[in-house]
Amino acid sequence: MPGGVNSPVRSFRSVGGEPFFVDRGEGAYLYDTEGRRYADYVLSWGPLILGHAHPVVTEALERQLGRGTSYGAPTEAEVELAERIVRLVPTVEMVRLVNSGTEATMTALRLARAVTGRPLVLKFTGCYHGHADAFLVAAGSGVATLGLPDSPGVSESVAAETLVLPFNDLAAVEALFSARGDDISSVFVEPVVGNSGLIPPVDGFLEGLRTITERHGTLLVFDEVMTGFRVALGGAQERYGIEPDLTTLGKVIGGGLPVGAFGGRRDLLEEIAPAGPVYHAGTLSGNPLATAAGNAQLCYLEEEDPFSDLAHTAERLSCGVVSALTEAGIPATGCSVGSMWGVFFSQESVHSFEEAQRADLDTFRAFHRACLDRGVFLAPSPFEAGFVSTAHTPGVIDETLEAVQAAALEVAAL
Ligand code: KE4
Repeated sequence: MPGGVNSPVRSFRSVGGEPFFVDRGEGAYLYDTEGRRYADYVLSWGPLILGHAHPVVTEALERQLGRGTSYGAPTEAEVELAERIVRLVPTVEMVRLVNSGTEATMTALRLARAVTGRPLVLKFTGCYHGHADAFLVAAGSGVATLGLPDSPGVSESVAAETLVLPFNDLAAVEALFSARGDDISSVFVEPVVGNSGLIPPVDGFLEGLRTITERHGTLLVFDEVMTGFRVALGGAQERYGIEPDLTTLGKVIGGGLPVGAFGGRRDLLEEIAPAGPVYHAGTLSGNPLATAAGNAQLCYLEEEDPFSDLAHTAERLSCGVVSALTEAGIPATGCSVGSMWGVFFSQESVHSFEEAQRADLDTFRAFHRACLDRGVFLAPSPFEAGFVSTAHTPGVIDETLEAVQAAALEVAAL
């Protein structure tokens, strides 16, 4: 396997050293093949909001297993999951289930281009929308630029249709739209950025995107693959009261099984095959195992509503990590949004990817290793968000903050 992994960030390339290999997960913990235990704040990059192997999920899978793993034909479970998403995500009137966040965003882009007849898409630096060609584009400096591919194999012609701006820079969005608004099919945004570290929207940014896109007939697409069912039951669109035209989802809605989804205004989704001409298909879309796990996890969230506890846990953790670092003399800032949290090794708070890149990445690497040595598994990249789950009890957080304090002192002494 290239790099020994099936997804680059797992390789520990950006933090150094070799990744541990997992034997099993239980609640808030991962256990590696040498018997070491780690408090897990990656949680499979977001999906495991109930922690590892929660009985509601594993029992739902066990009930399904004996009935088969895939049919390639309609089932009640996929209707149930679709209805649950429509009920819980404020602007989703109709939804298509797919197999990953990448598939969700790339199909949402195809739909946006089809219904608007426009070629261009605007994204923001530091936002990650999966690995479809159109989204593998990095900007130049702070002004809109025709994207330059940041992966070989992404052709210039594809990258040329992707515009990129710094997140939280509404003036730049205004300027771009006055110049090119009528050619822009859609704006894709992580309403709370989780792929640059954690960067919340500044006041007025999301509202401004909605106003500008409405004025120009451009679709606003909230990529809630990470924020969906994490920053609130109804995602960022519920938390911030913004109504995007389309929403992409993933991670939590699959309970750890491969599920993505795109949904939104019924008039748009009815353009998707076979209802309409915009093609999408998938052998395993809405498969019975994934929908069993997704339904079980979302049903638990809907019935138990653990969101205020999760938010309190994430806030306690991010504040605790920042205090441990600053008390050890290491500049740090941090925040949490719902059950997502993040820390930057920087004196100043961070509002864009460009600012995040100025943080002290070497100290982050040393801290990551020192935490790992003490049984705390943080995302092995400075440009990722942290997560918590219902399994992260106050006792788990106490234990983690103790380890973090010792790690911070070790790093400060380097
Ligand atoms: P997947 O294709 O990985 O299921 O989803 C792509 C995607 C789309 N949109 C957002 C906002 C995302 O965060 C992601 C995937 N997130 C990364 C972690 N930041 C997945 C981890 C990985 O690539 O291994």
